[in-house]
Amino acid sequence: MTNPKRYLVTSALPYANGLKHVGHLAGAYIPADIYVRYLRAQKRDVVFVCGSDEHGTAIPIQATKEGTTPRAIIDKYHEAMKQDFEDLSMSFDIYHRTSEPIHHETAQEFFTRLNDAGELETKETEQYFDEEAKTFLADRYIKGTCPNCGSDRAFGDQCETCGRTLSPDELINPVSTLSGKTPIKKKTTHWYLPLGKHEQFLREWILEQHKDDWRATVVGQCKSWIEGGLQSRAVTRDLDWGVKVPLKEAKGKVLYVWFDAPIGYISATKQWAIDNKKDWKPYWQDKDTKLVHFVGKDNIVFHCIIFPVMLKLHGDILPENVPANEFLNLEGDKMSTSRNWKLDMRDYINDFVKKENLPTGQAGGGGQCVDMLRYYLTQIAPETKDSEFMWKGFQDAVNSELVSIFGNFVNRTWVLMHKLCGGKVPTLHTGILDDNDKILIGEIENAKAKIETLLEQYKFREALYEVIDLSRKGNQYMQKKEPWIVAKKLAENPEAQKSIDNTMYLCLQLTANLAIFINPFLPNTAKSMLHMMKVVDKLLDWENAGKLKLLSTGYSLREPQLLFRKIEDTEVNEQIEKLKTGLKKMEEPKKEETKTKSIVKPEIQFDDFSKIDLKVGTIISAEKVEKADKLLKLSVDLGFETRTIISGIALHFKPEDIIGKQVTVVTNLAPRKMRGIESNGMILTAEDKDGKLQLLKPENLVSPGSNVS
Ligand code: B3M
Ligand code: ZN
Repeated sequence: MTNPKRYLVTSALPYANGLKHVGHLAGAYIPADIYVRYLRAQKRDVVFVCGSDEHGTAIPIQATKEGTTPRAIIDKYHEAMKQDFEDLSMSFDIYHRTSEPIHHETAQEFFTRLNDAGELETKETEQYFDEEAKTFLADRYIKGTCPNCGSDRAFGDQCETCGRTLSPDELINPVSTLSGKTPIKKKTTHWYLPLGKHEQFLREWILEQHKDDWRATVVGQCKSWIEGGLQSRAVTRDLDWGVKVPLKEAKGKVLYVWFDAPIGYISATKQWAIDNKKDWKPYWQDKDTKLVHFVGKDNIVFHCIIFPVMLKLHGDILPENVPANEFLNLEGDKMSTSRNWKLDMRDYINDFVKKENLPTGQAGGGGQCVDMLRYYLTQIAPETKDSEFMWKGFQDAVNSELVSIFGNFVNRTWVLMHKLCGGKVPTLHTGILDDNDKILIGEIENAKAKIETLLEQYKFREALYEVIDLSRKGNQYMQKKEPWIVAKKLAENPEAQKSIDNTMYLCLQLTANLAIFINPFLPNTAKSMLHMMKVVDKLLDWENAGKLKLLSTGYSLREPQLLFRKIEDTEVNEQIEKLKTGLKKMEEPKKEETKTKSIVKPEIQFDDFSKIDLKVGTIISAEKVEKADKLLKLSVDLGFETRTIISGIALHFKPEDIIGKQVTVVTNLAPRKMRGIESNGMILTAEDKDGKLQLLKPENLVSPGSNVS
């Protein structure tokens, strides 16, 4: 669909059950934001919607974990996520929430229309019921063993270990997470969306119509779903948290979260329209609207199969594309909230963005850190396969690309323009353009088409590469022209100023172009550049790209400001350390467990024990060992002989206090030299919880040499 009348762009609605990490950001948010900012620069009619997904079992489960109510959970995380997105320059036209009444009404109307038209089926089935909690158990409330990998961390909908999608019936040894009891089966009625009926439509629409313009990974997933046989999907649940099923006979039932959540895009559009005095309908009903869903790969089936079937039945438009991303790993391992192996958006904001002295919106400042992250996440975007966030990679991307290539070009241009052209845009002397000038002009003019094509194809990392490459060409051009060397000959040849003027003129126009190109990706950087150029936002209009007269001759420009700072080794090392400590913290409780288990040493046989010879002895002398704080040299009378024993008890007993005391001695321990003295045996002590030692001795005096057994 080229040149549609309007665009509706969506980013997956994150569950309001916890903070989101940079993997989410890279998957469904930054690419959407780049696309939308590009469309806005093109003056397209575009609405960008997102919001919190506040239903589903994830919410009450988190509430139980935090000892609070589902309502408190969604309020807390909705605000937190909204703030995080704002702090990272996400430009949603609306960030809505599915707990709003307008959403409940919209979702109920949707259900009613499908049900009234006979497009849903009802089925009575047996489902797991917790007799103690007196409730049916939806997906996540049942735990058990995975039939696929044998892990005991499988839930009724998915195995956390191998990722396999499951149904509660497939779980081995199912247990209710509410009561810990084995659930019973009980009859219940639910409403189903019969996907099988729509197989032909899905085949034609995805596997034929969109086989070339959708990402191969997306088409591939859809194909295996379709080919695996499309089952009817229950769209209702026995749960008391969610959008109530609008039917009298469905008391105690809510819409399945995956039925209501995507309708959240529609209710968000409605709310946006109310707020902006617009009509929402064309955005969902007019065929000339291009609908694009940005999601992570785990959401593909819902956005490419289930929701489109719902939209078709409801009479709405279908998505033109679902550019889903694969997963982003972190430092060689899968990002995981439960294992605390992740980088939360909030942590990055606190550790980088908020630490800058200058406010966001000024060159440098917090905005540069926002853009650094946006840059790296786009540069490594998992568009075609899983990719990897490495802190050293982040540092490298910032220091050797943003600072050394892009930032360096802009800075050099500004410094030289002030030095060699009096702080003003010089004249372009067209008559004396040389080959280098002409090549650069060609590059600037061609960049627009190249970058545009890539953006239209959702190839954001390649598009960004082209932008950086253009600044790299700027550096190479400057290096070839060496205006600072030419300037040295000005005294003998005043005409040389013309060549300097041309060089600086082209570098300045290139900078203006770079601002336009970088704007969708790094909006804060583009703002800083506008400030240095002393021009208004209008310059960033996409139609200006490729032009060579963006800054007029004679116009005076501001002083240079550094666009980016370097990322130091210490910052990177701190983050890696933090990641490892976070992981340790999560693993510590486990260690505690093993500690309790290891109170008792591994089992031995009686034979092992009987090898040890234990006797009672009497300490007849005790003295400190020179230069050894902890050691006492003891003489112990064992009846049949007197032994010298070195014992590490000097911090607990004064020599004079233990003379005459009886102790238990291991008499057949191999002799050992300590501080030059041979020790012939070991005395036994008992250590209290607080670390205090006591000598282990018989209740009453016995004759030295008595056996202990
Ligand atoms: N909340 C799942 C997720 O966050 C879900 C997306 C809804 S999009 C309509 O991955
Ligand atoms: Zn498994």
